[in-house]
Amino acid sequence: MPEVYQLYGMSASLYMGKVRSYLRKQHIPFVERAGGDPYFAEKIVPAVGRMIMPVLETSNGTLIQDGADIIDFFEQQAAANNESMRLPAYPSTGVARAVAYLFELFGGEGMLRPAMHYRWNFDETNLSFLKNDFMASLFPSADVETAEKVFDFASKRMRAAAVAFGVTLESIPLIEQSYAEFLDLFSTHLKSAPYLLGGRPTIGDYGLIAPLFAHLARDPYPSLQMREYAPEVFRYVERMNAPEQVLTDGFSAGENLFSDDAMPATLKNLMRYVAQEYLPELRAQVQFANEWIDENLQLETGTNGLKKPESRVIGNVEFGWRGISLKTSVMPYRFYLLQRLQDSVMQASPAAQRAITDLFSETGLLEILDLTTYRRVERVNHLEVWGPDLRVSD
Ligand SMILES: N[C@@H](CCC(=O)N[C@@H](CS)C(=O)NCC(=O)O)C(=O)O
Repeated sequence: MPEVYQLYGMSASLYMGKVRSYLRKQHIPFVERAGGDPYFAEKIVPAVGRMIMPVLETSNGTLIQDGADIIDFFEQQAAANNESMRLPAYPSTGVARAVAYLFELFGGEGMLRPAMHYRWNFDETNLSFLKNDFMASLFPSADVETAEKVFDFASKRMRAAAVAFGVTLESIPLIEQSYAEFLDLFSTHLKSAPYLLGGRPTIGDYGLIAPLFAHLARDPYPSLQMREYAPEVFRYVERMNAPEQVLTDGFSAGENLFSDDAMPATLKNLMRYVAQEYLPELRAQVQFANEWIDENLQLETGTNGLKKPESRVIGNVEFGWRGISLKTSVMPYRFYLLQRLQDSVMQASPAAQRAITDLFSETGLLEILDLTTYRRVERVNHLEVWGPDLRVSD
C-alpha cells in the first residue's frame, strides 16, 4: 500500500494550491486536513514554530513546512530510491530549469497584488463565499456569532496583508491593468502549450497555480472575470488540479518540455512581463535587505535577526512601479526562492549558462541572476534564518 500523507491547510490558501496541485499531478495519495483541526493547533503549530500552512505530515510523524520544501521532499525521495517522479518538477536542461524557477518565484511572490486585490476588494460578490469557505476550514462547528468574530479577525489580518503587499487606492487601477496584461499573455501562451514549459507541469507551474487557483480562479469575482476574459487560463487551472492528463484544447499526448534552444516567443513575452512587473520590487527588496544586514552588525548566523524567530518581515521598502511609488514588506523567504533560481544557473553547464544569460538578457531579466543578499536565506527547523555573511572570509 502506498503511504498516505496528511496535508494541513485551507482551501482558500494561496500556498496550499502549489502543493495540492503537485501531489495530484504526481498521483501521491494524501488527505487534506483543515487548519482548524485541533491537531494542527495543538501539535503542528508548536512543532513548526508558527501558524503557517501548508504543512505535510508523513506516516512516521515527520513534518515538512513550505511548498518548495514539500515538493523537494518528494523529488529527493524519488532520486534516493533511484526512481523518477511521474512528472519531474525540475526540468533536466539548464535553460528550462532556470525559467521554471523564475516562475516559481514570480507566481508565489510576484502575483500577490492581484490575488489579494481581487479577493478582498469585491465584498459584494466575494464576501459570503469567503466567509463560508474560511469557516469550513477554520471552525466548521462555530455558531453564527463566533463565526462572525473568527472571520472578522482572519479577514482583517488578510486585508492588512494586502496593503503590505502594495494594494492601495492609488495602485488598484494599475494592478487591474497589469493583471489583464498577464491574462492576455498567458492565454496566448496556452493556445499552443498546455503548461508553461511545454507538455507537462514544472515547478514554474506550481508557482503560478498558487495565486491562480484559490484566489483568482476560485473567488467569485475574479473567477467570473477569468472565465469571461481568459478561458484558456481557467482551463489551465483545472488542468493543473487534474491528476490525469487533459488533452482538450487540441493538445497532443506528448509530455516533452521545450528544448533549451526553442523557448517560444509567447514564453519570452511572459518573461518580459515579469521583468516589468516584479524586477523593480525585487531589486528594492534585495537592496533593503543588504542595508538591513549592514545595520544589524550583531546579527547572529542561524537566526532571523528579529525579536521573534517566527517573524517573516524585516521592514518595508519603497520603489517605483508602473509610474507610481509602492511600498511593500520585505520578506526574506523571497530571497530563498530567488537563490533557488541562481543556484540552478550556477549548476548548469557552461553552454547552458551562456544560453540562460542570453535568454534573460533578451527578456530584460539579466539583473535577476545577480541580485544577491550579503547573507543567504536558509531554512532551519521550518523557519527562515540568515546564513553566514558571504563578505567575511576567515
Ligand atoms: N512560503 C510559505 C508561505 C506560506 C504562507 O504564507 N501561508 C499563508 C497562507 S496562504 C499562511 O499560512 N499565513 C498564516 C497567517 O498569516 O496566519 C510556504 O509555501 O509554505
